[in-house]
Amino acid sequence: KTWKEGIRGVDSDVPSITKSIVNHVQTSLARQAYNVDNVGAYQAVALSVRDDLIANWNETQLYTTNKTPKRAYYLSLEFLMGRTLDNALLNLGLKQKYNEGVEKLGFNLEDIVDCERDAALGNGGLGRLAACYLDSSATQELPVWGYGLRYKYGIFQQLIAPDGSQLEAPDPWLNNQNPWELPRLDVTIEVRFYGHAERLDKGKAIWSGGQEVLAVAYDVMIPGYHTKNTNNLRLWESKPKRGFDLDSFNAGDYDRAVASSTSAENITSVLYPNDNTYIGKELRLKQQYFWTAASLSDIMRRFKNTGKNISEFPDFVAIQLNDTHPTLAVPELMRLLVDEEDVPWDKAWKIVTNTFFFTNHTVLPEALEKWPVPLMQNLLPRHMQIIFDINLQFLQSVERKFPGDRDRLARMSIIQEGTPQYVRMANLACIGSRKVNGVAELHSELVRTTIMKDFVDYYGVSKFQNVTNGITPRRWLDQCNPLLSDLITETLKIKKEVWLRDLYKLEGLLKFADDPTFQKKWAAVKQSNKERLAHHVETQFGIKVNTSAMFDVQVKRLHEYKRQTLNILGVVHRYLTLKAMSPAERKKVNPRVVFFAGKAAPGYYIAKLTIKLIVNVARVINEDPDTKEYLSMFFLPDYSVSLAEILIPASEVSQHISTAGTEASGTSNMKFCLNGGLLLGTVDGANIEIAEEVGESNVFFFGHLTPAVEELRYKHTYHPVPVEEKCPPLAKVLNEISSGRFGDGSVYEPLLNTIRQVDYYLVTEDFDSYIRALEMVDTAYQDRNGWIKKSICTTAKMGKFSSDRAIMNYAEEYWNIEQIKVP
Ligand code: 26V
Repeated sequence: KTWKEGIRGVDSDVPSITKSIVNHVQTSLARQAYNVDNVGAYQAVALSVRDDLIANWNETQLYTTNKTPKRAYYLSLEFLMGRTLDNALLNLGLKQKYNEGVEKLGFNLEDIVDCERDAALGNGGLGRLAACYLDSSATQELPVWGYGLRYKYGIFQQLIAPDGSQLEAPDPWLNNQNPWELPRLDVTIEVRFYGHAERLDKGKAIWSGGQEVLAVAYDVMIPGYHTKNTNNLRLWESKPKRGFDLDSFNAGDYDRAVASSTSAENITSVLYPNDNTYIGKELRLKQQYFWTAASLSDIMRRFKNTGKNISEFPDFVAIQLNDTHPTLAVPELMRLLVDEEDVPWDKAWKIVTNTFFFTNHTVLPEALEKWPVPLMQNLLPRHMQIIFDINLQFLQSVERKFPGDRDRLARMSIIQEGTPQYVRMANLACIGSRKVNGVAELHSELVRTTIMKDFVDYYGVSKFQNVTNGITPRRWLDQCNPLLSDLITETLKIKKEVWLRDLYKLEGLLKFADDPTFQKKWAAVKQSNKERLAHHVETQFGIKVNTSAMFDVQVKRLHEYKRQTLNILGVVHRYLTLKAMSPAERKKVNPRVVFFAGKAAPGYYIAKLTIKLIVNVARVINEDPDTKEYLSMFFLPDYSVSLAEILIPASEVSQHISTAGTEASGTSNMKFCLNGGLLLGTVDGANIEIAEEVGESNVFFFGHLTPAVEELRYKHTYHPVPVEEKCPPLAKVLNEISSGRFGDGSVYEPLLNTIRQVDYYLVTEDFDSYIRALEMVDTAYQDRNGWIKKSICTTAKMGKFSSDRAIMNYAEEYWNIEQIKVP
């Protein structure tokens, strides 16, 4: 009995695969078999694989519907899925056969896989986490659906202008048709905006008038690894309810005739490109409500089809709120229950607070969502009433517990007083949920002691827990690093699917950590991945890369708190040090190649200036004949999931160097370490737990700790010390940049001044210890075998960070759902 039993398509032989591909070329694509390029071949192959996914998806959905188990729904405005074809082939165990089949047809599978555009419906960590959780839910055979938006344009494409600045271009990912989605034109839901709400008795109301738009469902199949179970991700597209306004049309005013339909279509046009910063735009609030209302209506319909009593809703439905973005689901479910299902207010509130779970992903104050009351009142008049009613009841109850504590009431209120008033979404999400969690131990503790402190006093601490993030080892090891995956399988002497489903099994590598033959193989895999990256850089950007140098990588969204500045200033420091050396001294230095990649939010001036500085420093350094052998640097444009899949396996060190207490978790740190890259980082987010697992001797930690940060900031404000005094080497670096060594220095003054003046993220405080940590990395790298051993031990101890562990934690401790085996 193998895992293949009962799964559609997994037993296909090569002739039937080629037949299916050719068939799709001739019918679905309506092309001649001899007239197909790689893109056409990709489409035909994808359609062929899709046939198998659909069969398994259908059976899973039918079986689950009949079984009516409790289900969980993951509401996320972002799903950063990346490519699907390779992943689907690995899940179905069909990669080898498709390889052969495609070869027979005169193509190369790798080239075909490369034709797929990323589905980039997310900004960074939060969206990629949602994608990893879908993979784990499907693999663990859990009845979990995702709900999101089908943006016509995903995260913008990043270009670098000749002067080094970031340019943004649209990401029209749907221009080639998307084989992985199934349009469900029959599943449409009406969503209302604006209008007026008229109160009736018993807390009820009627909401009418305003604008009505349609939500149309698109289903994306989510296969699990080596299982028949295929889950669903439902994405909504907005569409006008009526084609156009007939009166205007008949009067010849065509612009006006289509104006309202254009406004309906705009709702799902584009993903907002901000990460860790809140922006209060009406269209964004419209997206949030449109998506929440459509999803809840769909969930309610599915629940009612089971014929259960409405009071049993929380026994059959759990809803996870991915950050505060879907918080309108709380008043929306109240509206559905009270206004439409006639449930009394108190009973409805009990249902609501047993249904929702809320994950917080940041403690940065600038990222906390707050909507102006007048804006929300206008767009969602009924929800505003409901929010005020929830707030009144809640504050009365707080008052009973802490009589006369006016300040406490003001802090805990959903409404922030002032002109205008604001709705604090985190407070609403917390009050409306059964449990609240952070995404790493330190972060969850900060949630309890800072932003949610008053709520901990009120509810007790048990409502506020931790689920440390995870990553899927299928994509982030087996798929992106096949050589390492094979070496692990051959060494552990267990089947690949066993350790890929139970990542703690990697510990079995420990006993080979000192074995010279194994070390050699391990190092050869890394070398080959470095060459793959170098080849990519050479073909894409025409630059030659020294693959015997150490590969040092920092790739993530550009943000001041992530401190790419610290890295670039460190590189300049290294450059100046090399320049000051004699040629003989230089020869003793470890060559290093530093890779950067990441997007800056289009409106984030300082982040964009950081990119410009990186690009222009790279130009000077890479051209300098004295040093270029020892130090070079690349900014790779347009960072994406598929670029990450090439970068991560090639990294020997990666940097996760946020100011302590600012990075909630980080998940790329886990991906690098899983692939045997060592971590250089601060004592922050999940870095701490990675060090706990792999041992502090295998990571390079530096910098101030979280408790020191607040005090240091206070000192910076009230007793500032000039950089020249506090950190002379850093002052020298800043002055070299100012004085024009890397092009017109005045351009960078606003960026350099953030460090010279307020230095909110404490670059000046951590610079010295950062430089020392870099030197420790150099020293460790000199000991070749010692380094390889560290690398092996790191991978071996990464079991905890599988998203399977994280998702099982949610399933058992939060959602109370069970695994379902589809027969
Ligand atoms: C996102 C957005 C997106 C679009 C527009 C407005 C807006 C406002 C706030 C946010 C919050 C994003 C918070 C976030 O991405 N946090 C990251 O979550 C990762 C997964 O838990 C975690 O690993 C990162 O440390 C954390 O920064």
